[in-house]
Amino acid sequence: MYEKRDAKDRQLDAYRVPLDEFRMTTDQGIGVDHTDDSLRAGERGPTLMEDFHFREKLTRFDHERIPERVVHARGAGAYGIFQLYESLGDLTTATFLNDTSLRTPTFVRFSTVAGSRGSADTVRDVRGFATKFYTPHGNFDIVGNNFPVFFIQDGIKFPDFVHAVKPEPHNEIPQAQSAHDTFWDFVQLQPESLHMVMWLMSDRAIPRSFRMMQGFGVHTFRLVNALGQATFVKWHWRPVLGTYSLVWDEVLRIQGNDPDFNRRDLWEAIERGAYPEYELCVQLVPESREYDFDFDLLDPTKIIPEEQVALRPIGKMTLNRNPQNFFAETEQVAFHTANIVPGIDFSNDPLLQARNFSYLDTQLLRLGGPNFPQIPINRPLNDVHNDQRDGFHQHMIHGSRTSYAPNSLSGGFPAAGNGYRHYQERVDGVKIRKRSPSFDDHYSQATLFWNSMAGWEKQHIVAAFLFELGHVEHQHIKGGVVRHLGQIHPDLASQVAAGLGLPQPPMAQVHSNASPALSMTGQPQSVATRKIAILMADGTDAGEVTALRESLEGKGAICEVIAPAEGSVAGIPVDRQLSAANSVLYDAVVAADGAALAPLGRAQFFVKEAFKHGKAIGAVGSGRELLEAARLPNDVGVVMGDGIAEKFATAVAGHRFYERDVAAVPA
Ligand code: HDE
Repeated sequence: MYEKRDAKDRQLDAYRVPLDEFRMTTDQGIGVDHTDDSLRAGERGPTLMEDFHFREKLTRFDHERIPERVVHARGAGAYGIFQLYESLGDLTTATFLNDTSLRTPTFVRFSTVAGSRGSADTVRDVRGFATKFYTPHGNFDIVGNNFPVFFIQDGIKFPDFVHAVKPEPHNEIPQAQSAHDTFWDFVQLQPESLHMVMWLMSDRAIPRSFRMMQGFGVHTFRLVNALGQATFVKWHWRPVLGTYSLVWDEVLRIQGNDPDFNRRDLWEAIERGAYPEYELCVQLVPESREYDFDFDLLDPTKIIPEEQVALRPIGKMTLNRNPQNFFAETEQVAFHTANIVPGIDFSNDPLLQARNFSYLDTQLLRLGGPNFPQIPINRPLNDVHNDQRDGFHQHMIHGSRTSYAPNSLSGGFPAAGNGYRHYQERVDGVKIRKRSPSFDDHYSQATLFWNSMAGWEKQHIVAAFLFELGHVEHQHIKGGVVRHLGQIHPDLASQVAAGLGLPQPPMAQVHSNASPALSMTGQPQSVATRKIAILMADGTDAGEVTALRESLEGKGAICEVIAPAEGSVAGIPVDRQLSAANSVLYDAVVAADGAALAPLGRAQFFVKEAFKHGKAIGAVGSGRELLEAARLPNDVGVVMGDGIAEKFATAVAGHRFYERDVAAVPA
């Protein structure tokens, strides 16, 4: 267990409103003893203007909303601690990357990109993974995603891209989806997006949990040491639980059953003390090797394959506390790629350069002026001193007579010695509105991604293209996309073209290189934090169920009992009644009764659906009868009989059995 309180906590304490001291007052501190009726001229008369409490209450209510983020509007946040494994003192002067005894407080916000604030969590989309490190020398943000590349190479295309993926302007349809004409029109006309689109069509775009999701800084940054020497760096977050995804059909049903699926999962895990952990890894490239690759390190549509530059784990972040107030913390947190600390610097990636402008600009509007860094969640741990003054919502009371530098009256000198120093990169060039030819190859890494996928991953990618393009109305857009797929891989292009009833496009000669690290096979396996539904009814053998449950919970799994009615069954409390439960909200199912459940269509559907989604299914006692009634074949991942506890735990830890013949199960 980790010590929950840290420096940021203590800093925030000053701003928290303790519940036990709660007495109602107006914003001016005047006591309010009645807030149920407005002040009227007579019991049946008009409301009076002088009712300052009524007017203040309504006015404040009318102004509660602030603009949602233009992108990444829907998110969930958590506090954590980052601890370094070994000093990187030879590479960077950043204190939090030097001192292994430091426990650097962090705040993370996970998000989807396209949907509005109230959209469902489990849509096909990129996930934001933004981390603020409150270091002793100021705030450092890694504003990353769960994919290592991006749709565009130059930030000037960002408004075009976002307009294309957002709901179409004439009817504001569809919400939080890329399955529509304007998105795919952009893709077919802007082939630099294709590598990212491959990731978007893969199961990476439907993560099982924020806790089981990688994060990437995407751009190349720099580490800078005390001698002023730089090393290129790419940031990677690797979840200790492994990287896992949902199944497409499952996410469609989760959206209705629990639109807060990912948000709830994160919240509950932290409340339970099952703290999500991520290793921070770096890929390091000495400046001397900048041109050693067959892509440009400044091109954000390219990865450095792990097989070419290994990942070096440098520390671990543990998310150990939920926010207390969603608005104050998660909604008001302001990330910015340009929030960097001494020892870290940018590269000339044109996407990063654009972001370094955009984030500050967007906060000014969203958070209502230039003083948003004073909002508690955004304040650095160290003191802030400068001559920047005034503006909306100024909270500081500057006592000094001066607000200019230099001055001879009250100090105000620049920090001596430990101030931020920009890396002294030599820059030489003519002004030119042109992309470097080293950014021209849009297909090789899309092919690399396809080649690296396991069979089931390829099937899911093809199915995703068919779903998405199946929602596109214009034939020329579908045809345009398929022609690009012909440049990525003939197997992909031919299946998608056939499914869309389009002619086979011209097929390119493609390379056969693969990067095994890109596949989601071979992840760390654990039953810990997996959610298991136990279907019970009056005929359940309580002894068998309890033994299995204790064994699973002993390994960190979460079991919920589902029965035809609330209350208890065989002395075991019921968590949810069958009509309110759904298999898509669980990782695995145990059938623990046959006699009463087998005739129930809903119980049959529950196990059948779990089977189709590749989930581990166990049977104890007469539970086998339910599986038989549902006509489930005795396929992989269906476990019963002797030694079930261990066999079932192994099956659950394996996540999904994609190789199942789901067509064999009747609808
Ligand atoms: Fe963002 N992005 N972005 N983005 N982005 C925003 O900032 C922008 C890009 C990312 O949880 C906005 O505060 C431009 C890449 C995350 O609060 C905005 C460009 C990556 C978050 C903005 C990009 C990201 C944002 C909207 C192209 C992954 C959510 C509200 C040059 C490496 C942070 C806000 C949070 C949010 C601009 C591209 C990740 C408008 C102009 C690439 C995780 O400023």
